[in-house]
Formats: sequence, structure tokens, C-alpha cells
Amino acid sequence: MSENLSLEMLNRASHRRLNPLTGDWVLVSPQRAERPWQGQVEETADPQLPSYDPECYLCPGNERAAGARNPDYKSTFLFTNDFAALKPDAPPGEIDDGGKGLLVAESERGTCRVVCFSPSHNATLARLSVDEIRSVIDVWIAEYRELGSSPEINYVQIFENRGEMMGSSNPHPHGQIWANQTIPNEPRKEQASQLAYLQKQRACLLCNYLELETQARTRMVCENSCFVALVPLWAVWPFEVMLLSKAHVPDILSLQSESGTALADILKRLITRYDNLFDVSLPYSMGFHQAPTDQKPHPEWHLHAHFYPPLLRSASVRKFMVGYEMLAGAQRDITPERAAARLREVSERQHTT
Ligand code: H2U
Ligand code: ZN
Repeated sequence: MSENLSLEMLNRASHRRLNPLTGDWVLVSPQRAERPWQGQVEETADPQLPSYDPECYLCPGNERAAGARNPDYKSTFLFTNDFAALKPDAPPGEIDDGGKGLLVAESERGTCRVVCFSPSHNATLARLSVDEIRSVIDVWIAEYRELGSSPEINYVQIFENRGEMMGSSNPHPHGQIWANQTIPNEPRKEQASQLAYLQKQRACLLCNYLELETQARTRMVCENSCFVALVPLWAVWPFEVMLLSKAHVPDILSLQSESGTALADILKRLITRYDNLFDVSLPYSMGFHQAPTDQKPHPEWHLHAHFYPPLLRSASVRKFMVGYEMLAGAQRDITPERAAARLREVSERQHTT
């Protein structure tokens, strides 16, 4: 391939882009962006929710599904998931049935927690004040510290699934924290890439990437003194965003008072833009990727978050990761540069409905 081919020239034809964090390629087909759609159309309007729902298992004072009662909490509320996917008392052991490395399994210990972001049933992260979001971040920091200090916990995954489309079971604003013994697939791939880059280039992969994106500006969405939100060059989901710390810090524990508040600020601004994009509370899965809690130094790790919203061109048309994606590899039509421009165009002011 010619080395002086510009992205602008590439963008007129099908091409593929490399995700240096995972080693995966994404196929980009800009020429398909205008194709007609006669498939599934999702419900659009946000339901009007009350600030308290007597049937909600996350609202203050209510009883949860397994019988425990929530306190009358006023800010955030954290509890161990009543139906946890990981348990601290799983019996240890491993098998390699037949000894050929083909029937392999091992025990996995851990714990799962649920964090309610607000007592208000109809709030969202974007509708909370910066100070209220800061309280959520303080819970994330405290949990990363506490869970990570256990010798049996080597990775802490903080995430939020928002919206029915993403499988969230309840509109009450909440996120989850899953902590376990081994490093799960996605952060393990990112760790290997960041480590290999550091060893080869003697520099941080994401520091170098951020510098290039800051110069190019075509994929930037918004920024403040400590964080940048951008559509990565290799984005798979139409409006995928990566949130990067400007400082090279491995985890949220390293956030100072100013950068913690800056994280709250950028979260509010980014999610408000998302909500204004299609005039609907945008469904997404988001989560932080940060250093494992294995008590080893991790100079390769650079704190960041990924946002994966499934919507494609309106509140009612979603992107499906099926067919070619399931069997071959990820593909997108609208370019990351166009998606970033759309996200830059929308307001950071909350629409009042
Ligand atoms: P999602 O809606 O994002 O799936 O998360 C809700 C979590 O809350 C889910 O993991 C837990 C579910 O197991 N849960 C409880 O721990 N107690 C309950 O009473 C209901 C739901
Ligand atoms: Zn509720």
C-alpha cells in the first residue's frame, strides 16, 4: 500500500483500520453509509419515569428480589449483587481432562457489586450534577482500592449498561463492579499490546496515540484540563467513544482532587452530547480499563474508558453485530471522523422535555 495515501482518500473506498490496543482490524465501508433500511425499528421515546417507583428493586427503602431491604439512601448506594456471577467461596481447582489442553477449566473466585448512582429513579449520570457524579467516582475509587487490595482479586471491572437495548434490567441509574482472580479477555489483550509497545518504543501507547489525535483533531469530541473524549480511529460501534486521561496514570486511584472532578465534568458533557444526538437517553455499555490489581507495577497501563452505544442513525435504528461481524470481523459504514463531527455538532446543554 502506498505510504502517502491520506485518510481522506481512503475514506472514499472500503478499507480496514487497526486497533493497536487489541490487534483487531475493523472494515470501514464509507460507500455504504446511505443504504436504505427496512429492518427492525426500535421504540423511540424515552418513557416518562417517576422519581420514585414502589416496584423498583433499587429505589431507597424498597425490598430487593432476594429479600434484603435498601436503606433510605440520599446519595449513592452500594451492595453485593444478590445474583452474583462471581462468588468469593468458589472451590479452588483446575482440570485438563485427557491432558491434551482441549478440555480445560479452572475455578474463578470473585465478587460482584451494584452501585446506585442516585436515589432518584429517573436520574441518569448526565442529569446528575458534577458534584453528584463526583460522589459516584469516589465509590468507584474506594471499590477499586478495597476489592483490589485482596490477594485473590487481580482485576476490577467497573461498568454501566444503560437502556433496555443493552440488556439493563432496570432504568434506575446504576452500574456494576465485577472483581475477579484473573484478568478478563479484553483488558488482557490491551495489557499485552501496551506492554509490547512500551518495550519496543520506550513510550506509552495511549500517550503517543493521544498526542497524534490532539494534532489531527478530526476525531476529537470534547475535552477539559485532564480528559479527552474522542472517536477512536478504529471505532467499531457507530458512535463509539474513548475517554482518555491526559496524564499517564494507570488507574482511578491515581486521580487527584482536580482530575477526579474533571472526570465527572467530561462524563456529564459526553453523555449529554450522546443524549442530544438522537433526542433519546442513548443506550450504551461503558466501562473503565485500568491496571490490574495484582500488586505489580504497571507502567504500560494508561487509564481510559470505552463507550459502546449500539444506535446507528436514529433513535430507532441500531447497529447489529451479526453475520460478517460474528463470523469474520467488525465492519462499519459511517466513518469515525463523520461520527466525531456529529458528536461535536450536538450541544452539551441538557434538553429539557
Ligand atoms: P443490570 O440491570 O445492569 O443488568 O444490573 C442489575 C443487577 O442487579 C443485576 O446484575 C442485580 C442483578 O443481578 N440485582 C440484585 O442484585 N438484586 C435485586 O433485587 C435485583 C437485581
Ligand atoms: Zn428506582
